[in-house]
Amino acid sequence: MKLSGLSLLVAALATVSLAHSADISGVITLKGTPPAEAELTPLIEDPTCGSLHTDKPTTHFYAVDAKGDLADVVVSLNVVGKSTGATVAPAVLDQNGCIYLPGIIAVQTGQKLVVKNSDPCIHNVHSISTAGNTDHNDAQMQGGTDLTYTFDKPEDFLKFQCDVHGWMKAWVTVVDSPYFAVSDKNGKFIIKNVPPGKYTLTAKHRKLSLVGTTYKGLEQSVEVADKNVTANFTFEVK
Ligand SMILES: [Cu+2]
Repeated sequence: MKLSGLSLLVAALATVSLAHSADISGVITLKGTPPAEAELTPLIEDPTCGSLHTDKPTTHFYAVDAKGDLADVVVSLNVVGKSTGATVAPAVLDQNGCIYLPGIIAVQTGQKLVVKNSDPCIHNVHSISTAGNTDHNDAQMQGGTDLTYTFDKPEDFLKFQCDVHGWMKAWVTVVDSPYFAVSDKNGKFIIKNVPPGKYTLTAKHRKLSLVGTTYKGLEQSVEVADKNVTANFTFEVK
């Protein structure tokens, strides 16, 4: 009797473990030709910042490769209240060559965002929320201590700017779960270890998704059962 109870337990555990989490991945592409990027003339003409570049830096509003693969798209699931931000590794935003790197970044609510200054000059890190997150405004000297911020509320493309160098901007999306990714230079994204279930997957681009003062992403339904899911998105230049 005892043995058969154990067998039942083993069988039950085996059943539970069948409900695997899985990855959602895909490629983001851009249809059409985006507007040309502009040279960052004030950066190039700035004695210190200009000297940090051998090429002529430009804006990166549409980070698209020759095949039309689109980087810097934030893809996320409609999951809230599941942040693991308090325990995951910090995200890092660097100021390097008087440019924020990366220019588009995503973090979880409560996750540390470490801001570094790799430049031989002062920057002034200024975050401006439109969703009720605390704003920050901190000078950071060359070689200065890293700044560490956290954000409590979900927000699309929270703006970071440098008040010393007007061209310096970064955009930080804050997500209330671990289920998000930012597409890489080949347009690829992967959201790992998603629990089984039905979700809405949303892809937002800082320029292409901006409608008025809010962001309206491309959406599709996805269902995670026991295997990995592919979900591609195509943005269009209007
Ligand atoms: Cu600066």
